[in-house]
Amino acid sequence: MGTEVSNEYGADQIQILEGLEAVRKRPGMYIGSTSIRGLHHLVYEIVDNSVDEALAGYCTEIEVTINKDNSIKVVDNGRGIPVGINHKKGLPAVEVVFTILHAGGKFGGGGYKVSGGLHGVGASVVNALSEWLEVTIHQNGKMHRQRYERGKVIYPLKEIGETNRTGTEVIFLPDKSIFEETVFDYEILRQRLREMAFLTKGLKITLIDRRLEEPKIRSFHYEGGIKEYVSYLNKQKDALYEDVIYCEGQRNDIYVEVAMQHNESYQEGTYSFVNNITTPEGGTHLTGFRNALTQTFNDYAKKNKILKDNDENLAGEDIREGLSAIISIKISEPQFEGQTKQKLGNSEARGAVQSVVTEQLTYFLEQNPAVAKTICEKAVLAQRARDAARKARDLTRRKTALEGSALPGKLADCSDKDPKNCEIYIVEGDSAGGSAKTARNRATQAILPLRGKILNVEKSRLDKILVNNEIKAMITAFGTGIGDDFDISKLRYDKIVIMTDADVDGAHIATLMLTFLYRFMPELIRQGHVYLAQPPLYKVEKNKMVRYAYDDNELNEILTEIGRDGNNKIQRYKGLGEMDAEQLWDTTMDPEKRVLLRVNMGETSEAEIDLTFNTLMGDKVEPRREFIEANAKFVKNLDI
Ligand code: TSJ
Repeated sequence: MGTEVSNEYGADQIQILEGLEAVRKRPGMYIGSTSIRGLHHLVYEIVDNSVDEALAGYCTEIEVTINKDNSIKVVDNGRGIPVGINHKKGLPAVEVVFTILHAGGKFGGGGYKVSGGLHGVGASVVNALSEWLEVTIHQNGKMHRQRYERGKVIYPLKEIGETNRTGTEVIFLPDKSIFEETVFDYEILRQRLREMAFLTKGLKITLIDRRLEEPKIRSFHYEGGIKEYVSYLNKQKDALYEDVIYCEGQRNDIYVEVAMQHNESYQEGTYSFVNNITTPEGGTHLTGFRNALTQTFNDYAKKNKILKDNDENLAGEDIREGLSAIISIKISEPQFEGQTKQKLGNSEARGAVQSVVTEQLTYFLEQNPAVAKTICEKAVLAQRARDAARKARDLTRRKTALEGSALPGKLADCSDKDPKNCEIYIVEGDSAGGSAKTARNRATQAILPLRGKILNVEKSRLDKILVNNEIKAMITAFGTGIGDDFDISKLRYDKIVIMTDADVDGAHIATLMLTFLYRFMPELIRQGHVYLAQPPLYKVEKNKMVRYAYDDNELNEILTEIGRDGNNKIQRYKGLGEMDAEQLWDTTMDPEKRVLLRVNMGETSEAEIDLTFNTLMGDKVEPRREFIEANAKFVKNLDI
């Protein structure tokens, strides 16, 4: 056999080059962006192909390596990309995969072609956006290799030796002239690859970081797939019952998998995926799941007299209180809708999920009456709490209608009424609040002091949350409302600045506030309105000079600069309360000098953010300690 390759590049090939040139001209059109996100997208585009091979039943292991030079190697043990000539193009199939836009996937093989991250454009795009890319294929006892530079073939596919395995290996170096950022983030890759492993039961994915002295190696391999994903989501919590409920089935051409388990908390954490891609905005598959859940539990509760004939039905949200769930479907032609194309539109997915879940959940509940009863009883409690919360909310609504939008008594508002110019400092403690009120610029800076620790919303039901004074004060001060009533156009301040002591307690209080904001007003964080103030840790005085240090490194730098001698006076601030108004203004509040950290959600998935908050705020103490140090994950440095 050998390699039948032609060296003559005809009209076809010229067209091909133009195709990949287009990718290089407008990379954003193909991978979303050339930021750190687009950079990582390259890896997913390649790995997706190996995952497809696993879904087709031919690949059990994938290894991803970040090399010292920031090139990426992906190796799988699948069948190997076909090296034979693709007759339509007159080129080896592998060359078609890497040089023709939108090619890839089906070469007459069976199984799903489900790959495709957000944009689903594949290997040729990665090739076009790489300084170089090399593919090596192990197949039929032979190794074949081809190299490309900026998408262009360097040599025709050639046989380079013999082998006793099968599989594909791709190495590529992202083009530094295209990406704003070319250093891979181990954490981002680790989280996404673990997610892919959870979503593909039995597949082992290994990530190796060779940039370190001692390479870092992590493998993800879950025989239980999304069942194990749900256990992982509930690991910081107390599960309400032992089993993870699992439903799996196929309807027409749609493969459906659902895993779920309740925990003692009140938050729902349901994450849905289509072809291994997260759908943060849900869509028809999520609706099908919810319909099935609501209907099946109401039917069960009625049939087993947990609900009487005259009782109101359980609402979906009652049944989903404290539920962790993963919904994962595979569908051959997904339609994504919505502004960000993250919402599944295929109407046939609704029926497929609903049918699979109704059938198998009904069976599960009949087989496990104790579990069924536990869930129904939790839902009934949730229903009562929801009723109480509605009454509390009606009361506050009526109040605001009567009294106008009564701002909280403790709020020292600013005089400027244009939200764009305004900021609000949420300050821990009445005494620091007092200094802040004296220090502030009254025109643009409002101060809301909060007393002590605010309520932990992770551990409270809505009825209790809505009557909490500190929470009510924040909600009325911000003006946006919460939950379904939330309206960002009513936001009264452009910046919400959380100002707490620079110690562990302060970090905990900041976290409580961030948790509240994340659960009830996530748009504020998403749109970058939430900041953490950075009060200094030290004051250094020498003769008449005063300097502030925000961490130990900076203290050392200052001391080196001014000389370490007996004239230095160093004060370590234990809290905001130790600063007078002028110092507080100079160090932490003066927009000309201060440093604010803007809180963002980065590239972290929703599930991981939820877990971080659970860890921070949950009962299990050890993980929380880790968090306070890991806090930086949410926070990006920003000088203002
Ligand atoms: F696409 C790619 F180049 F990015 C890439 C593809 C990268 C990596 C690391 C792996 C792969 C890949 C492709 N792994 N396994 C496959 N399988 C096929 O392309 C293949 C093999 C045989 C048959 C067949 O019908 O015989 C069909 C396919 C799709």
